Amino acid sequence: MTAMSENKKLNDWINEMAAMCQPDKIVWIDGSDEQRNQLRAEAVATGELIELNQKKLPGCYLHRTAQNDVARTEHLTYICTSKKEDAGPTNNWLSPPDGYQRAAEIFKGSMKGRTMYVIPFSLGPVGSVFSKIGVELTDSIYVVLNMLIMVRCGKQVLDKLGTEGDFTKCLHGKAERDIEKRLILHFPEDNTIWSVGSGYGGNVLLSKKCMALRLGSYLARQESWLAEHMLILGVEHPSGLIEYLAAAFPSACGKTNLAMLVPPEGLTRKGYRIWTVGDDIAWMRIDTDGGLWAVNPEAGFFGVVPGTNSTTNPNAVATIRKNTIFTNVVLTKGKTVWWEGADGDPPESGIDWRGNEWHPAMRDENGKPVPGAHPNSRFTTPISQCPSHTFRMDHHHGVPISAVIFGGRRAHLAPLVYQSYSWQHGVFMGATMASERTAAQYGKQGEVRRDPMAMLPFCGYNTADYFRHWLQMGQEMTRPPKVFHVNWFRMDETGEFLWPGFGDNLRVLEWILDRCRGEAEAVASPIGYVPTPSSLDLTGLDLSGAVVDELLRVDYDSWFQEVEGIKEFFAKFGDRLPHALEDEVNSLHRRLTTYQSAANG
Ligand code: OXD
Ligand code: MN
Repeated sequence: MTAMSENKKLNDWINEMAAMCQPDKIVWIDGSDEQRNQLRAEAVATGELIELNQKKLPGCYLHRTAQNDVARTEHLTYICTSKKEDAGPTNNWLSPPDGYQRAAEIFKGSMKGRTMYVIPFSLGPVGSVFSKIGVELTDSIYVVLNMLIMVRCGKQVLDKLGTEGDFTKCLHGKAERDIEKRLILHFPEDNTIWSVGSGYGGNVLLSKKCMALRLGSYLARQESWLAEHMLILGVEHPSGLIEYLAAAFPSACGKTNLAMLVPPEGLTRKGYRIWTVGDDIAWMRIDTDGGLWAVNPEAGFFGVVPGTNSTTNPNAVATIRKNTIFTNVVLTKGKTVWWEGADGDPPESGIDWRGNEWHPAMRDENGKPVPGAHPNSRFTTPISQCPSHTFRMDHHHGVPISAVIFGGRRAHLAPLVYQSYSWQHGVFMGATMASERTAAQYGKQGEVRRDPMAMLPFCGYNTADYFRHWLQMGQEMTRPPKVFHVNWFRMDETGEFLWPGFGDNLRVLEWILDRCRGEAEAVASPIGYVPTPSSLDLTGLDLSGAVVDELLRVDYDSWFQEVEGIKEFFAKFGDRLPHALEDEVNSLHRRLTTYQSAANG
């Protein structure tokens, strides 16, 4: 190996990891097009990537993961802190010595006959106050090619790191890709991540969930900032004013679609323009103006493919036409790709995500259609290709956040939108978010699970301490963003969604931003400020008054039940739960009782 860096700590660590994994050779990733092309060619030669029709999809490739390796494996994901309480009741825990030892047994000699790639990367604009440097070692070209899209990589990062700089040590090895020998381990006290036995993005692109969220959140608490599972988008008014929102939704609840939304027909007269900053992760700091400013630490989207089409997300469709890696979708005869919910008719036949012959009429033993693409199939694509991408991507200060939005997938409980009474109440709203389990995680689908701030699988320390940190951040800001909760997924009694969603969600964002400027009407309710029906601009939407009322209704009985559910959830955290959150659940209960008795006369 010829080291590309003179950073001793980096070189010593690489040597130590190489001694354990025993790769045949070590290759440094410099970020050049030349090296990328060479790696693509190598991956095509070995079958790791399939080259797609380069006339129709220039720079696009298809990858298939192993069948047992198609989603994040939360039950094999651990936070390894010296004290178990520091990982908290919502994380799996191993002691650091135990974690290192178990993973080392799998890593040992696992790279024999393979190459170890060294990927230096920066989360956030290189050299900005937000930026954190990481180095990922991996034996997977697929990981390298994805990282080259997802984060700022290569020589510029090493130059910034210099001879003395510190970095997050990220080690990934495919090993045998055996679920019995798979571990995703985080050592926040050592600024280290070890992931072994998987080839699925969320487990192996270590910059993403592992570093930007799990280790990121740990560092953020130490350094007084926030690392969040949030999209960021800007809404530009015809006057040129751009206001930015950050929104947390659990995995696969439409963050990517919202981040790239296209204004609906009925609002085009208002001349809004949307700017996409990020679709998954926000790093936010208090700036000298006392407000919260955010960057997207990533440079690419790793988005869920099924359902992506010109109606649900025209900007994504335009983004993924070139330089995109597709994972686990259908390969057509003409070497293009297809997925359930794509534009146009399905191909007559193709090869499915498992690599088998497939045609759209195929049915399983229960008579259900056999999907050609995996429900959690993905695209990896550069943000810079998105027609709505922000022009502030590399600005070192990021963008100022006017509103923080929490959202879940609640079929009955939560109204379309409501605003918190205070920052503390907003933290309570985020802490008690709940949603249904989706295809992005293993487990029973449809089940409701609490997912505080959409960080349940991503908080790198005790979630009770994380709530305390959020409360503390509110104390430190003189101009905190306003906090809201949205629910696009309310259903009628026949199970139909009441709200059209997608582009029409801008109507709700408009109300939110108007509220931030003190301009939209609302009524106080036990759960927060709810819009008056006339304060939402529903021009061009065919919704009856009864449906709008239902969308905005606060059902006291369900909320009394919710209070019980919240208390049960909070009990998990014992004494570590901040008192402020207990106060909030008691206040919610009190308000419900007061409003209900007023309503009953
Ligand atoms: C993701 C996830 O992949 O949240 O973004 O699972
Ligand atoms: Mn996510």
